[in-house]
Amino acid sequence: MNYFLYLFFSLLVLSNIVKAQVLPKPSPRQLNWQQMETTAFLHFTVNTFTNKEWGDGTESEQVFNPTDFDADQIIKTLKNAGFKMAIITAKHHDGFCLWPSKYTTHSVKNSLWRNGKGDVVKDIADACRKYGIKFGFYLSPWDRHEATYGTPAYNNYYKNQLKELLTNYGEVSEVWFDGAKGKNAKDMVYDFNGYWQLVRSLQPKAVLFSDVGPDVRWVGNESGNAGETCWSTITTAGMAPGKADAAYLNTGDPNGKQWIPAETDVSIRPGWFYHEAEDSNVKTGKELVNLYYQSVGRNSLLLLNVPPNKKGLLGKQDAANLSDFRTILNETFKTNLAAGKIPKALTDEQLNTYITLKENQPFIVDFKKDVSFDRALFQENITTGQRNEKALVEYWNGKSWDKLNEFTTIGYKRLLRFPPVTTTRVRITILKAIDPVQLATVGFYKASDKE
Ligand code: FUL
Repeated sequence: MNYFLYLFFSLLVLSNIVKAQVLPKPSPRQLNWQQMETTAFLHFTVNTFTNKEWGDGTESEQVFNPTDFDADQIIKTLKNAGFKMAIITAKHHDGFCLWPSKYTTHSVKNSLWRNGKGDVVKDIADACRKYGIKFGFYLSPWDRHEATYGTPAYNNYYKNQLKELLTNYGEVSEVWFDGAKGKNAKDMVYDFNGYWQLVRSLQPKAVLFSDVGPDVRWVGNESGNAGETCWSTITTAGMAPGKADAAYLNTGDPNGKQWIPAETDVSIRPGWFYHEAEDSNVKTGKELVNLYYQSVGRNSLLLLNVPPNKKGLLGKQDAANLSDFRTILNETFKTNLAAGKIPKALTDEQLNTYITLKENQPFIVDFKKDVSFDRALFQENITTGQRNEKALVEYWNGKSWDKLNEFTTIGYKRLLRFPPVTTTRVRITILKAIDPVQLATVGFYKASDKE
């Protein structure tokens, strides 16, 4: 072979190997997190009693008085509805602490609730362990009560509180660092790196959420909408919590240098906290299922907020709608019509058993008889990264292939909804990919009538 041609081909081969090696991929803790799919947020504080969304920090501790607080009822309801983790607002922007922190008087210990002897965080953490779901907490960096806020001393205050929460409540699986801050708030230089190091050293299995990770990122809106295209990779350079481009976070970046998947946080009610006036506005099971398609079905994770009411319980309507949500999902995804018709690797629900598809190398699912379906599910083996950029699904109309759907990213999971089709065969073609796609799951389903 001509020397230059040889050099050219060697470089080509080498560049492909190098490219495959540098693809960002999830850490074990990120992988575990993603596979939970549905997790719950519990927004609860003085706001629940003052009917506000953002407290200003001047609230009396005495207003916090849930009459029947029952962590078991809350966590059992979530567990039965298939949620795999609960994240409690240990401290929201108002600065009131749901646990008896040593570092402030502004906490449950000065409330009327259980004569100041209660600890909401402990009860929630214990109930999570009892019902076998994971536990996480939200600790607002922005604090409208604490006097040191705005000075370097506040970073110590925050770290001291983090340490209390990381050492006294058993295993912590997620810590939520909110980037929100009011327009007229005092300037404060947060030591995020210091906060994150503390979590790493005390709870190495916990994922760290902020707008820009380091483990999981914000999806860029609070309406439950991951991008139709959603990469688990972004490049965080130039961004920080509270200072990130929401549109960029929504879609991610195929050239992103870091693996930081998107978390979709959205509330079952219009507000994050409980307000009686919103009792008639609880999202229905069907609406929640739609959020599942828009989050989990677009390579994200659903963090659904279900705020406890003034009694300290999840309301009847909220609980009923959560149960409907899971019933519908279970019904829809009960029978994969492709099972037994394609390699087992594609229906065994394991990410690391897969087939590899190159661009324009069609894969045919032959159902061997007429089947009807209106939902499709795909998963990539993300344990080695995310690759699919564009794919086509066609069905056999008896004479030729008709287009059923064209879509972009897959990642952990891609769900498609389309009008029912009856056919004997489906053809899947990767049209564009960063590298050959490791397809781990292929599913076709008929949606529940309740959807
Ligand atoms: C936002 C906060 O300002 C809201 O009150 C809520 O906690 C939401 C999850 O994050 O940034």
